Amino acid sequence: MRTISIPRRLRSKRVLAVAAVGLLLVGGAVLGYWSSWFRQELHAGAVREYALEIVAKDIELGDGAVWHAWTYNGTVPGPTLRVKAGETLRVRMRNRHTLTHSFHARLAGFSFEHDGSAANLVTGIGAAGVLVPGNEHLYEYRPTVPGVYYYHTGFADREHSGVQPEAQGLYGAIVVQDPKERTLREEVLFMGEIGPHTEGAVDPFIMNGMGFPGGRKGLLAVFHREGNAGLRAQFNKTLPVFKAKVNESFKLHVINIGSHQHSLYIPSAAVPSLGVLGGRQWPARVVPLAPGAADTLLVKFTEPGLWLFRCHIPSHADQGMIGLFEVSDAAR
Ligand SMILES: [Cu+2]
Repeated sequence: MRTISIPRRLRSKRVLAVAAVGLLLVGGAVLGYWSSWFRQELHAGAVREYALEIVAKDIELGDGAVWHAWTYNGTVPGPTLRVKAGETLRVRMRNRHTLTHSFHARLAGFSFEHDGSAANLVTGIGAAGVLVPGNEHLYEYRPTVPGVYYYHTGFADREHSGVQPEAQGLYGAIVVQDPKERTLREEVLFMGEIGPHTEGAVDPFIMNGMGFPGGRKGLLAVFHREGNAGLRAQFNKTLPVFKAKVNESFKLHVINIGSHQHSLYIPSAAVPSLGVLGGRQWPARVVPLAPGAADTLLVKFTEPGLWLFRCHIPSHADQGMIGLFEVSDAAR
């Protein structure tokens, strides 16, 4: 049998080349491991602390209607709590409201004493986290999985149903960022229903604490009555408005905090789902949200304009659930 003989000079060159590639691969893996370990260690010691106060707040809903809301720090939703995975999140909460409340985070892996639920009273462990009016407590978490979460009061006063504190406005987002990911602008959109303590003619559906009277149909009524200026006067008052630039990518965290099904439709923009579909688009670009569900969209408009977004359920869009993206040319 014939064998192929390789000259010794070439053989040693081949051995050297294989050894060099092997060294590069091992070196790269070791470097990658240590840089990732170093990044994690860098964030491990960091602590993000937020101060929240539960306070009653009257929110104007247009046409003389008022919502006697319950809020964190005077806004609906409450402040967005941002933390990097591996960092410690601390929330110092004071209850300046007339009812008992607590802080409950939709995170994983926290200790029972920070649950902020009625069960803390049963065991006596973490009972101080159930706040009677005037009390204060420090809650602590160490989230490790990036994504969008939210917080709300985990304790219903005995005179109210379990969902009422959320309906009255006591909720906010927790954004856990991936330390390895480049930082993009992040916006939050809560969809839901309005609480029962209201005055005047109030539509039932709101987004980020705002509801435009009459929704899509109401826009026309205001235009006839007050013109463009009248409509613009409602921006971020009864009508949520997000600003964006053409070709700018930003994250939109959308959360259904209500008791009804909602769905989000944004015209023209690409809206791949990062949270649920791993970067794929929802069929027909409509985001379905069961009660309590959330998703993160990577939004990019390629055309300037004032784009009207809404809940895709027609009766909801006609009863408050509309908003705008004000998209300008990148050059402007
Ligand atoms: Cu809806």
